[in-house]
Amino acid sequence: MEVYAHANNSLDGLPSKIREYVQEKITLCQPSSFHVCDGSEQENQELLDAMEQAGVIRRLKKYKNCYIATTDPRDVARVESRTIICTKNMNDVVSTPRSGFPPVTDPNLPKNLKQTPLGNWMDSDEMMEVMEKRFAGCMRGRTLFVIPYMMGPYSSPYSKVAIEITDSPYVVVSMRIMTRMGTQVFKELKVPDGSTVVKCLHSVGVPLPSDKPVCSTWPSNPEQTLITHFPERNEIISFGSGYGGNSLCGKKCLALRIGSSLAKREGWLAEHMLIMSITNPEGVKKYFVAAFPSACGKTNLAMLRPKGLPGYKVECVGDDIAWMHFDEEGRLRAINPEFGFFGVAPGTSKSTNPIALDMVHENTIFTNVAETSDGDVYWEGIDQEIDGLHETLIRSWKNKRWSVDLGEPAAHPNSRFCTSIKQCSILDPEWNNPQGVPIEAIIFGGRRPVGVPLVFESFNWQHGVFVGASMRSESTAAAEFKGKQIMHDPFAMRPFFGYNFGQYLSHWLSFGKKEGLQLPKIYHVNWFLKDSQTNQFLWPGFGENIRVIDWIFRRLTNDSSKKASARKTAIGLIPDQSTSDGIRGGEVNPALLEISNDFWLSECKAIRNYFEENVNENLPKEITLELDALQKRLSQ
Ligand code: GTP
Ligand code: SPV
Ligand code: MN
Repeated sequence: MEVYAHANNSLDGLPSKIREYVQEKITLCQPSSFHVCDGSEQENQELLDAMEQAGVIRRLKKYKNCYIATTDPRDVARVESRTIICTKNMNDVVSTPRSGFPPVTDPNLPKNLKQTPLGNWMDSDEMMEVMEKRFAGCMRGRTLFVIPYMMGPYSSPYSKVAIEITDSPYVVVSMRIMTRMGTQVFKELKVPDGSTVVKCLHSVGVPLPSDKPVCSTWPSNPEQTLITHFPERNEIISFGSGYGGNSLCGKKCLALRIGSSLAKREGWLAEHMLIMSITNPEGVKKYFVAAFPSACGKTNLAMLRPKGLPGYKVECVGDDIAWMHFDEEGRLRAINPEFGFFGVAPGTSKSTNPIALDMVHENTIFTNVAETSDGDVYWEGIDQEIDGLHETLIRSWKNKRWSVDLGEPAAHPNSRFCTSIKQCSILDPEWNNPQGVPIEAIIFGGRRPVGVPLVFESFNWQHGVFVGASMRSESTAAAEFKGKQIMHDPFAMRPFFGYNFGQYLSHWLSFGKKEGLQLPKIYHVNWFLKDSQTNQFLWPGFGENIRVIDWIFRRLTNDSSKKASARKTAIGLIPDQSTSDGIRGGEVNPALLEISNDFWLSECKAIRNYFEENVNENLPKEITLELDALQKRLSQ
């Protein structure tokens, strides 16, 4: 889609600093027209219609206002190796690895780029030059869209106003789902000239006419892709990719990378966490947050429909990102900066996540799922009967006729649905509260087929921070990693830190030293233990995760007659199945709560190596003390 016919190309209504910024980028990118988005229903529909006509998206016959977009097969996930934080001083972003930086071998990446397992850094002035070159004339033949948007509820002291400039109409319609979008957000500005607005610039990197053999309906420029962040200027510049996490700049780029660096400066926390409420059978309600790495179960837990324990109710505030502040009473309060869900499709079914499945049958944009001949969606694990006839009529995400015999999935493993939060039927009544919701527990977790028990409680805040810092998880399709390797993923934030991880740890630890804070308790869970013989999951997961949430809930009560007991182990406190108040509601395979000293000693070794190699002089001494103490407990 080259030109948007109904363009509003007046910049008059924009705050002065934003107007200047937009004018500068129009001059740089040379689009053939531009349009300032108002966020209206009409604008949205016109864009969807135009994209449908151009073959960028296909309408799903079976549902109301639902579409499928399929991407260039080279542009299907976040690209962590090309995601960079740019500042003046390197140590603000990464520590020098003990064994030095690897040489940059990719000829398309700037030579002075410093790559580490905890993030990539480059000098901000140098990167600005690199990006100016990529953006010069990059929108020729296309429409430049200006998207004003806001992360967080209206009238919240914690929300942030931003704009994204993009040449992708897919980004416009997706940002309208994922954020509060439209010119009205400028009314929220505390500084009217717009100087505090976070600025994002995005291009698919394919000016028209294009001489490259690009995938016709999904323009992208994988060789030249760079996702860059400038925390000292509150700017994001993203080039070459149209995929969600790389192009919807409000999400990981702003809410986590720029967000965490703002949070450090301003004294709060921006985290890769779901926010949920749990109401127990007596009607007592508590809010929890949980950090699991990408594609490790946040959306599913946030929308959990309890199974196996009667009387519990779960409601959803957010499924991916939490912005958290301690309030005047010392309570930790969380807002969801987003306005929609960009959720993993595969594995979503009536039995695993009925709430999500219900919500995506209206006003939803699917990316890289498969389509059936009767205009329905299809993906691995949707649990839908496919008879012989039906099967031959599935169109895969690669736009080919698909059958099981092809030996490849019908939907891409990182295929996604994009749906407004308002369509979630179990939205918590406080989801939009400008003050956020009070958090009583922080849950970390990962995909660990061996060794890590179903659940444990940390001894205190400092130990809990160490537990977050030590997180490891099997890699998933949410980024470009191949195969299933156990990767370190501290706080589920490894791809999203906006500043030095060592300083991030100090920031978390600092709350443990402040007077008057009601610090939440910190837990670690693992739904993914497997039987080594059968390779089957040992824990039913999904709805039955309420049985673990129930134990955590009962650990948090002040009423000693109701408080769940726990067994002390070297790694933390675990449910005591020799009593009646351990994990309830059914069987618990004893292997789920086994602690092997040998396993944990090797874990300690891996964690120590990782910290020494990648955090070294920036590692807070408290974390080393916790690691030493754990190792000592395990050796006793
Ligand atoms: P991002 O959106 O990438 O941040 O992922 P997420 O953390 O929200 O993960 P999500 O809830 O979408 O789950 C990812 C995959 O894990 C899906 O295929 C789920 O079906 C699967 N999954 C989620 N919860 C469980 C569980 O309790 N047990 C098992 N076995 N699989 C689960
Ligand atoms: C993730 O990868 O953690 C996601 C999807 O939530 S993306 O928006 O691509 O980051
Ligand atoms: Mn995520």
